[in-house]
Amino acid sequence: MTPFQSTKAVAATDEQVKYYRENGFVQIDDLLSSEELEELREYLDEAMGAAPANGLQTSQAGGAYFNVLNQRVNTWRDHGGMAKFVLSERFAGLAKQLTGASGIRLFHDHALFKMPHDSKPTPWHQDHGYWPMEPSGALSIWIALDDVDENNGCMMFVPKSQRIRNLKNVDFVEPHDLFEEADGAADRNTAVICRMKAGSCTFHDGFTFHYAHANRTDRPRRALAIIYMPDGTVSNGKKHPVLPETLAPGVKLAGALFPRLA
Ligand SMILES: O=C(O)CCC(=O)C(=O)O
Repeated sequence: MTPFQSTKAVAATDEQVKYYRENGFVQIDDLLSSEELEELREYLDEAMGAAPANGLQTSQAGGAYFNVLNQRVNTWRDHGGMAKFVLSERFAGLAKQLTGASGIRLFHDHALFKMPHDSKPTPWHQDHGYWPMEPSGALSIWIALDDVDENNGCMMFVPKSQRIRNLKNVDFVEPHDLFEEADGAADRNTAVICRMKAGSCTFHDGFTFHYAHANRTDRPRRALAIIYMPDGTVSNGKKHPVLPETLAPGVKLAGALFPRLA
């Protein structure tokens, strides 16, 4: 493995920071150099091609969820090459800069493949309700490993929807209408489509409404998402598959599985 070199997006611009804080998401082009992109694609394909050991395959071929996402959680715990990227201080540093947090920890990574043939969109949802943590502030980086647009599953975000709280978690297979539930607080017509070249990324807040189109091509759409949380984030007492045991409310999410990265 070679160390990161000839990287492009090392720091967000002031405009990107401002945009993220106002709108709850931001697109950052050219995160990866072409060498890094090639390397990450190789590791991710290797990780997805092997059975998980410490990671978790959370959808199975043939199942309805798999048509939305072929998802592998915590690839970093099974593949050293994935660990190199998932634990990257550079990526976490961008999350720190965007949020203004004093430190950033890893919550988990997930490989998100949208498989061809009978692909379904990822329905409009917020992430935070699935996470066993408080307070808010956690966010995801979503790195495109393929060029993405509406034909193969690019992401869309609703600006300023990160302010909306207390909505139900969306079932990815039988989704309810989040906009209807939000009762006028968010407008789907304001959604921003993030078409990107492979190696570019978006960051989104855990409360930002987002959606990804179905994959109508004949190749998988490959993405790596990494969920970061501000240092000091604690358990809210909920269960979660990446927790070895359910933690009492108030216990800090820290230690070997949730390292401080920036
Ligand atoms: O990759 C997708 O289709 C959806 C990703 C997503 O919802 C997320 O990263 O929070």
